[in-house]
Amino acid sequence: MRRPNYAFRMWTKQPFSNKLLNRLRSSRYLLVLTGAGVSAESGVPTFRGKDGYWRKFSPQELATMDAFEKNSELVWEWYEYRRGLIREVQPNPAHYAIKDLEDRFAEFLLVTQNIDGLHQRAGSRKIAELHGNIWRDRCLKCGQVYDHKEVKLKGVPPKCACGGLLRPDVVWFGEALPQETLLQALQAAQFCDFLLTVGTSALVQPAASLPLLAQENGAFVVEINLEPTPLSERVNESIRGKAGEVLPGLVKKL
Ligand code: BJW
Ligand code: ZN
Repeated sequence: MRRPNYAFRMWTKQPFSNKLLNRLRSSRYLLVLTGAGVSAESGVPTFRGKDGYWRKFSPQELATMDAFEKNSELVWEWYEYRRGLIREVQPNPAHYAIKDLEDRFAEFLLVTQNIDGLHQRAGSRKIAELHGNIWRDRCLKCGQVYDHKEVKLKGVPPKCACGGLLRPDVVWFGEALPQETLLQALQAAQFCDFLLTVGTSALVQPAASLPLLAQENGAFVVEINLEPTPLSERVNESIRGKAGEVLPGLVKKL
C-alpha cells in the first residue's frame, strides 16, 4: 500500500513534531484560518458534518440570492433559528487558544469563515470575517447595514426604514466576498511564516486556497481537523483531533 507523503498525526499526548514546534516558535507572523469545526464544540452545527446544516437543507434552498428571492421567509426563518442557537452558546477552548495565539505573535491575523461572532466573544481582535456576520442585516435597496440588536424583527422578512427588504449580512454562494477583507486575507497568506487551518472542510473557495497560497510563499502549514480534507495530503502536517483539545495543547508548548 502506498504510504501518504505527508506528516499525519492522531491527537495523542504528543501530536506535535519538533519541526512543527520549532517552526512555530521561530515564526513572526501567524495566520489562523478557521471554519465551522471550531464552533462545533460550543454546540453550533457544522455545515457538512454528521449533524451539519446541509444534511437537512440544501444550500441552494437557503444560502443563495436565488433562494432568498424565491422564499425570503424560509431563509429568514433559518437565520433566526441559528441566531437563537448561537445566542445561547459560549466560546470553547479552541476560541480561547486562538486568542492566546494572537497575544503571542508580533504579527497575527485570524481569518474566519464563521459568522457566529464567537471569536470576538473569546477576545480575538485581529480578525477578518470572510463570510460576514450573522448579527448584521443589510438593506437590499439602500445598502444600510444594521446591527441586528437594533433591528426588532416584527416578523420575517424584516424591512429597512427605507422600505427595502433586509437580508442577513453574510456571503452566499455565487456572491463576492467583502473585497478589503479578502485582500487582507490574501496578503496575510502571502506574508505569514506559519498558517494553521482549523476545523474547515476546505471545500469552499476562495478560503480553501489560502493555506496553499501561504505554503507556496514559504509558510509552514498545519491542519487541525477531526477528518481528512482535500488539504490533508498537501499541508506540511495534518493533525486529527478536536480543535478544543489540540489548540490549547499547542499553546502550552509555546
Ligand atoms: C472539526 C471539529 C472539531 C468538526 N475540531 N474539526 C469550483 C471551483 C472553485 C470555486 C467554485 C466552484 N464552484 C463554485 C465555486 C464558488 C463557491 C464554492 O466554493 N463552491 C464550492 C462548494 C465548490 N464559492 C463561492 O460562491 C464564494 N464566492 C465566490 O466564489 O465569488 C466569486 C465572485 C466574484 C465576483 C463577483 C461575484 C462572485 C462564496 C462562498 C460563500 C460561502 N457561504 C457559506 C454560508 C455563509 C453564511 C451562513 O453561514 O449562513 O459559508 S457556505 C458554508 O461553507 C459557510 C462556511 O463558512 C463555508 C465553509 O464551511 P466550513 O467552515 O469549512 O464548514 P464544514 O461544515 O464544511 O466543515 C467543518 C469541518 O470541521 C469538517 O471538516 C469537520 O471534520 C471539522 N470538524 N468538528 C476540529 N471539534
Ligand atoms: Zn434601506
